[in-house]
Amino acid sequence: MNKPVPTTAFSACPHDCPSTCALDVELLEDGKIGRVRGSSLNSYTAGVICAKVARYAERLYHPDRLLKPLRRVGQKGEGRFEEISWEAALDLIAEKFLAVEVEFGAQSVWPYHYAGTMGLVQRDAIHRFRHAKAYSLQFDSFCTNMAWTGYVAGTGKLAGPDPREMAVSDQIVIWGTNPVATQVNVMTHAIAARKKRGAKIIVVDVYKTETMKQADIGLVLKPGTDAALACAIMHVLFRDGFADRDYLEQYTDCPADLEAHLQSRTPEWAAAITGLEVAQIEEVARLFGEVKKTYFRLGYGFTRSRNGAVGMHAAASIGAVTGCWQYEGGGVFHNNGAIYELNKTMIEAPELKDPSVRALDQSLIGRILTGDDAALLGGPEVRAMLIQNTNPVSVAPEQELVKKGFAREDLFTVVHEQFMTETAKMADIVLPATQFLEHDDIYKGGGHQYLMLGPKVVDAPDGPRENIHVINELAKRLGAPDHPGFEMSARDHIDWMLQNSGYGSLGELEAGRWVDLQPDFETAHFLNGFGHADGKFHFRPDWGRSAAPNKPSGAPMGPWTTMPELPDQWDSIERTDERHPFRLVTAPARSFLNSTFNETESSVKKEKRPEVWLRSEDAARFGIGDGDLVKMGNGRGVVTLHARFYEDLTPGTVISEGIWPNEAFPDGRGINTLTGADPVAPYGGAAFHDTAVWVRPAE
Ligand SMILES: Nc1nc2c(c(=O)[nH]1)N[C@H]1C(S)=C(S)[C@@H](COP(=O)(O)OP(=O)(O)OC[C@H]3O[C@@H](n4cnc5c(=O)[nH]c(N)nc54)[C@H](O)[C@@H]3O)O[C@H]1N2
Ligand SMILES: Nc1nc2c(c(=O)[nH]1)N[C@H]1C(S)=C(S)[C@@H](COP(=O)(O)OP(=O)(O)OC[C@H]3O[C@@H](n4cnc5c(=O)[nH]c(N)nc54)[C@H](O)[C@@H]3O)O[C@H]1N2
Ligand code: SF4
Ligand SMILES: [Mo]
Repeated sequence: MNKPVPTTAFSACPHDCPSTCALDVELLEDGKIGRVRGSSLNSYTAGVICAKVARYAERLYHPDRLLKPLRRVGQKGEGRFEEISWEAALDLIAEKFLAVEVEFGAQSVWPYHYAGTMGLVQRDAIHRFRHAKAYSLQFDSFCTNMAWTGYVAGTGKLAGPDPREMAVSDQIVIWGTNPVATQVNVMTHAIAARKKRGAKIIVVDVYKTETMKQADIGLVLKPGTDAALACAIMHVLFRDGFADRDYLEQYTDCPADLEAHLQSRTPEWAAAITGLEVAQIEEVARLFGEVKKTYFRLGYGFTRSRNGAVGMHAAASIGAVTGCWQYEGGGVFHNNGAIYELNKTMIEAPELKDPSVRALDQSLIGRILTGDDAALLGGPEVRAMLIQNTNPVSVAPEQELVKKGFAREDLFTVVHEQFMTETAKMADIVLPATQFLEHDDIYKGGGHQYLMLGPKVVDAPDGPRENIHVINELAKRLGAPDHPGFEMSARDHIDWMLQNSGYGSLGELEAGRWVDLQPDFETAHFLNGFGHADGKFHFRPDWGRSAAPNKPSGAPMGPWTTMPELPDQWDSIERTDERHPFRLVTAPARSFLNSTFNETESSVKKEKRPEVWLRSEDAARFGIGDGDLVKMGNGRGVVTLHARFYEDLTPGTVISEGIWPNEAFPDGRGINTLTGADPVAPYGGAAFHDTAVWVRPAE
């Protein structure tokens, strides 16, 4: 008998990752999925995806998947629930939300979401819901603020040279990102350029990551000192005649001021700040000057500091000094957010938005739920929440406050989830959610230029429902004003958005799988001018005003008036002192994606256990041995975890990879116990990699 040939369906990866891979999903005879592969037809995915998504069947058919709506019967957080029907769950939620609205006002309800799915329909429909009911808004601050603000401060636009041009680069600089773990396709293209053209790969990070292990040159610096490195590099470029003066004259705002300012920012000055050798700084500066086709791939990691926006702007400025932007395979890229220009009004219903409604800061959730008046922006306490696509009781900073807040008996919490996360455990009602292969959606790539369809590939088991089902059903029960968006399916929404954005129709996208929205060469390289009104790259940014791509009105303003005028080391990071001699970086784990996949056995096996990595000399000073159980703490709290000796970092730096559940730590306190939620300059964001701590033996 012939073996049946498995068929293949296509989709797109929904996870919060700049790669947004095009997927080929093997369909087995029994209707289940088999292997998931990267599409080789897609020129960015180029046939490669990460291991965790390749084995997605493990997550889709996980025995712990949520399948039924649940109602809490035990104490808050105790984890005792009983099954109820969808009807009963939705009715109960509506009843509670209406009661809160009547007693405390609509803004006491806070729909809370993030990017567990990046699908534009399933992720962003919650905005239509909040606007329709005038519930509190959310200010997104977990992830992109400092990075986007810093980049746009220079370029005026969140876009850049085609990421596929890395293939024709002579040198690729991977700065403050660990693509082997966090966006694997950057490595595909960088390694291809090395094989084909001998391109050099240069990596800048605070420890020797898996990415740095593959680099020709690796620079390990102290956390939060990237601007010092960038300034010294630019100093050498001007000093040694590598600055492209014609380019500077035509394309930048104040090259003479910058050159004068950098006179004192010598490699010796930067070496003292960064912990690098003078010779290392001189070497890369010369390479950046000599190799015109240099492609800078700037990540998020180095911006998760209190001076992160300044660091990003300084690193991006290097490209404007060398003029590498002019060449194919050259330029500075961070994210392509601005190229899509999608009409999302049917999904989000911005016309229903009341501009007087407050935008609560997502990172300040701990302070908000514990009644901090400043964090509540002077408004009413939060009494009810609907949470989709995020797991704050693991990922949000100031965890002690987050846990305390969710334990409040007078807070009614609804969590729509795929798994019993630590947040779901704190809920009053848990609703089971579909996974991406079980619903339709559309995705845009941050790290590339494709708009991609992710159609439903398999039926969900009986029970889980998609995000828009919950949104639409609740809107009905809550008496939300009529809006056609509440009547539409995900496919209707995708079709409407495509047609109203000038990108064809759903039918066309189904045939083509994706649309390549790469702007032409001149536009992408800013050869027709940068995104600012004067068409120039700005060395002197207008911090906090034009340089604020996702700033909602009413968002908190940080101390932007004290930010440096020109690229410079800004001394605003959390300082070490006698009691807190170390600086902690909470870097990503390769087999987790934020807190996702920490429910899959294979990922947990790979990551083993929560650890803190530190140099043996540093450990010895405190009587810590390799593998010892240690305590790590600061004013925000104390965690217990195992120490591991790791020599490839600067003295005084410690690394803890991955967002493990709080419960994975011996004392039940996870890594975000230690991180701060204070909004950073110029107008907010969480400094996850900028934390002063002490470390000592557990006993
Ligand atoms: N496997 C995996 N993939 C992921 C994620 C994950 O958790 N795991 N998270 C996803 C999400 S939400 C995002 S936003 C992206 C983020 O992906 P990235 O842009 O890669 O950013 P981070 O993951 O925050 O950190 C990347 C690197 O920055 C380094 N770093 C930290 N501080 C500094 C510094 O001061 N200077 C320099 N030069 N480097 C520094 C860290 O050591 C780390 O190696 O990745 C996505 N992909
Ligand atoms: N210490 C430390 N903390 C960090 C970071 C760090 O580097 N260090 N990084 C920060 C960053 S950059 C980010 S972006 C945040 C991310 O943090 P989160 O936004 O919480 O992201 P995930 O942990 O991936 O959780 C997403 C959740 O959404 C659920 N989900 C996925 N798809 C769907 C769906 O279709 N419907 C519903 N209802 N649920 C779905 C998943 O099951 C998962 O539990 O974490 C931040 N926290
Ligand atoms: S690399 Fe990122 S986008 Fe690609 S499959 Fe993995 S998680 Fe998804
Ligand atoms: Mo993120």
